[in-house]
Amino acid sequence: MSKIQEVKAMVEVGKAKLVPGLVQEALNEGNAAGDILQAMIDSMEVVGDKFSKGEAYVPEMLMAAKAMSKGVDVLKPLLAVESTSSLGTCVIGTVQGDLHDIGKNLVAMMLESAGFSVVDLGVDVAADKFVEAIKENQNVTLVACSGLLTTTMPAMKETVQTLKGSGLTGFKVIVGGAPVTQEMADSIGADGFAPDAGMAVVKAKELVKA
Ligand code: B1M
Repeated sequence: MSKIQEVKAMVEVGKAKLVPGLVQEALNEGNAAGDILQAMIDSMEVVGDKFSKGEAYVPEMLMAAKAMSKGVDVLKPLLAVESTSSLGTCVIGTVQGDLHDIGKNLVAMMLESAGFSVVDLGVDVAADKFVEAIKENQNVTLVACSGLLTTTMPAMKETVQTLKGSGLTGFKVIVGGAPVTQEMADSIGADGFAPDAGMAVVKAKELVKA
């Protein structure tokens, strides 16, 4: 089994203590950080499928998530190449009712490396908290909302509508997460959508420079 396959296998079974070392070994073998990240994302897909089939439960998902986070910590310095340009402040969070944060954390990390100052509100963030954060922080040019559950898509809609109705200006709203599509983003009035962390950076730059 290659090191990258070992990383994938150990994330799947939630071995948080083993994963960082294996990620480092995979890097030492010459694997690209992006490929290792993709292998871990694939693992989460496998765990999610098992959950859907009743072959895995919430604790297994949690352990896999913890293992992936530990692996991402090792990759962070390689994925995030510091930028000198300033694109303003990005307020980011996972919408109310939703506790998933791995994708949100990846997006936050990539936006920071692209030149945004990132204010991360965490998970289960109510619409009003996003508004407060815009008031409390200087030069907010972007608000980024993540959501992984179909059941929290109404909270995503409420967040975007609250932001748009707040009377505050000078920022764009980008949304993303597995159940989010371009059509959905358009229908709730978001300024942009991205399917993954890499595209979130491309879209975010486009939005704030427009
Ligand atoms: Co949950 N969960 N979970 N879970 N979980 C999913 C999402 C699920 C698809 C699993 C499944 O059934 N196959 C399913 C949702 C079904 C649905 O709504 N359609 C599900 C469910 C049902 C649940 C619970 C309801 C289970 C229960 O309690 N019965 C519960 C809900 C809790 C809550 O939030 N209120 C729950 C709980 C959990 C844990 C807490 C145990 C854990 C999360 C831990 C954590 O995040 N710290 C967990 C996990 C780990 C998963 C899976 C297995 C993996 C998610 C993940 O981290 N993926 C997931 C299955 C899956 O995704 N296939 C599942 C890796 C991550 C890199 O991808 O977050 O999609 P992702 O981010 C991507 C893109 O979506 C995008 O970029 C990233 C990639 O570059 N992206 C953005 C994300 N945010 C973006 C924002 C942007 C742009 C792009 O702009 C702002």
